[in-house]
Amino acid sequence: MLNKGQSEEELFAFLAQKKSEDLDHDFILSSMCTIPHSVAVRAHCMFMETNLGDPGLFPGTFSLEQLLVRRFGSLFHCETAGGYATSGGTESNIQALRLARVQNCGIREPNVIVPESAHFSFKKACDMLSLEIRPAPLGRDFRMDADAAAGLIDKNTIGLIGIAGTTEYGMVDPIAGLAKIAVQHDLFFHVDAAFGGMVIPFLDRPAPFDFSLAGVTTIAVDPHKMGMSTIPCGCLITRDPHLLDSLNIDTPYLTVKQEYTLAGTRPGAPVAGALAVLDYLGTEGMKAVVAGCMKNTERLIAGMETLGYARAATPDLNVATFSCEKDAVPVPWRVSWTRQNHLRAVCMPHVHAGRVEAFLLAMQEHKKR
Ligand code: 0PR
Repeated sequence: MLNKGQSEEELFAFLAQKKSEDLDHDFILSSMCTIPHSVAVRAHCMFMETNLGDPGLFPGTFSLEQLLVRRFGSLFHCETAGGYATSGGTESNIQALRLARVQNCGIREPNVIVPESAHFSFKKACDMLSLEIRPAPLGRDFRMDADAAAGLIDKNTIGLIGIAGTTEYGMVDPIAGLAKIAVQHDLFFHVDAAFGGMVIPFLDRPAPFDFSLAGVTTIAVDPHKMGMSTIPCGCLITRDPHLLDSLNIDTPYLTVKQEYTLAGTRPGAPVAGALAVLDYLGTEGMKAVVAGCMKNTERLIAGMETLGYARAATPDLNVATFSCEKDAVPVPWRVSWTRQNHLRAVCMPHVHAGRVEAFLLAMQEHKKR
């Protein structure tokens, strides 16, 4: 702690210096976050001091959170769905498994079945909730093998998880098949659509992944990914509008007497940002954004294959993966590497057509050396 405060000028010169050390989004192909939409930034700034952890003080902001949940309920084919805004996919996944745990509190050694492709947040959730994690293998297409998943179910299984838009390969698991299995075994079925939930509904031929399928209990969707909101904003959406009440604990001195959220103090600003983007763009605007991202993904795959880097998968969503040596990618470009060592590039909205061409050119020039 400094003894004497700094001048504003000095302070902001320091902050600007630190900001300039961050990477330029122009070269970031590894991220599932993006530059927030301008309306999200404007809305975020309006709601900076709001705290959804004490909603009675901020009834207007709270009604925006409810509206956001309503928008997702309708997008996911269940107008009466419930839910709330989380800090992102990790919290939504933890809370979904908490719900599954509470509903099956009689089971002493509970397990959950997740695809091998599941995001590492499920490891955190299972660790916190003392759940055995049972990884189900993927097929050759990088999608969860539904029959293999069914084979892992036993009397101690409390939940089944499917991924609609996998982190590494951008695949959508066979959610319809998994939903049937969930119905047959009367299982809690959580769909992690943290990434895909704001892509799949806007595709020309969307694969079913939501509440239109009987058996889907909860869905995680992240506005701070393809929803172009400010960070942090995720949502956990529940088919049963009262499901979250099973997590309620007493909060004696707040404006509300009970709370089911994981976090206490929760920012209203990114929630306003998320709703602003949805209502500004509408379905038509989101379709245009998604179509652009998918087109850029296809162009990236075609361009990389021309350079001799074969695709690892033909993705359902805007995540492209390739067989490629690590030293083939020139500085300052940032890609990521999957657990199977495939180059991974996510064509987020900031990765527009010009940046895809620039990357391909850089890869080509680097190859000549
Ligand atoms: N579920 C899925 C399918 C995800 O892809 C992710 C994050 C999560 C859950 C967890 O979401 P939160 O990180 O919001 O809690 N996927 C990205 C990943 O781990 C997150 C990310 C974003 C990583 C931007 C890096 C980055 O620069 O790759």
